[in-house]
Amino acid sequence: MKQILALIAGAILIAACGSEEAERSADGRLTVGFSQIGSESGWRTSFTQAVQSEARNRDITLRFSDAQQKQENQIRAVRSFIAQGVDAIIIAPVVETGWRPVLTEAQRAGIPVVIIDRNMALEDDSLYLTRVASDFVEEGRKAARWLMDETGGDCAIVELQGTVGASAAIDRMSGFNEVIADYPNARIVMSQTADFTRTRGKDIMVTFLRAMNPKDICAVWAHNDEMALGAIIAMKEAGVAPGRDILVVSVDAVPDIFKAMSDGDANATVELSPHMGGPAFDAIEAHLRGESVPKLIPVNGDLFTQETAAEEYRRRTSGEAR
Ligand code: GZL
Repeated sequence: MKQILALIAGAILIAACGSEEAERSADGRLTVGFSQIGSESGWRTSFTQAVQSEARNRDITLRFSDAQQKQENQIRAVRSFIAQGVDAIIIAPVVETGWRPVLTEAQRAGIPVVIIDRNMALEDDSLYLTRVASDFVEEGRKAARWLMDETGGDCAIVELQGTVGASAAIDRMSGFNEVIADYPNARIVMSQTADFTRTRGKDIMVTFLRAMNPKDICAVWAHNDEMALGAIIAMKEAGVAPGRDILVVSVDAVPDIFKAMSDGDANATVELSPHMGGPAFDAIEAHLRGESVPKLIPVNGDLFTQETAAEEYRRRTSGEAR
């Protein structure tokens, strides 16, 4: 009798597991784990919302993790997604290095990984399906070209760097420096990380304004709008007119920088589209259909100046801008 009961229990258990597996595949919904860096900037918040909205539009089950800018939290999240048996993983890596072990675990589990936004320094590109991102070097070049045109190439620049080790910071700096190298009278006189945040951008700008006469500073180059907006607060508190006494150029094109530009407090920003979820989900779905996917799916952005700032602010705060 006991043996018969054990057999029946085993059959019920198998049926339950089988039905659960069947249930997920029957409803056909993809389950994707998304390891996001954090919410350190207005751009990142918009990016997160855009990915979540895109997942809802596609009926994709999105498992979301906010790492609060800590790599160990991202690695923990990816391991959790692997344990959950998600269909794919999307990761915006906070820094470039330290990813090979966990990507190898995902590869062994047969789970495709899409790198989105920032980059990883990987020798083995079989560890990820594709990367959806902007060309950060070109963003730095665009910012520098505008500043050199605006100043005739004669400019003492203070630089607010993004997160140390982040590809966005490394590459934007590289592109900017590449362009100003052609202008003998353009030079970066002070440079320090402000970790892509508004608070740190203000703090570091305060130290810059104390370290040298503000009249000797021609421009602030900030690796993102958030830090530029912090620098604007510091300049105003020091009695300096941002956008006029000291030019302000940055990257992201968040609504607040358009407001600052229309108020004359900032001068230029290079757009970084937050709409990278669509291309990422397209690549995952194509891969799962057995189609090949390119290793890089670029998103590009233009440089915006004060001339169109008021209209851009209206478009982007009215929900009109896609
Ligand atoms: C760039 C992205 C940067 C943004 C910042 O793709 O990683 O990180 O420019 C954000 O706003 O902090």
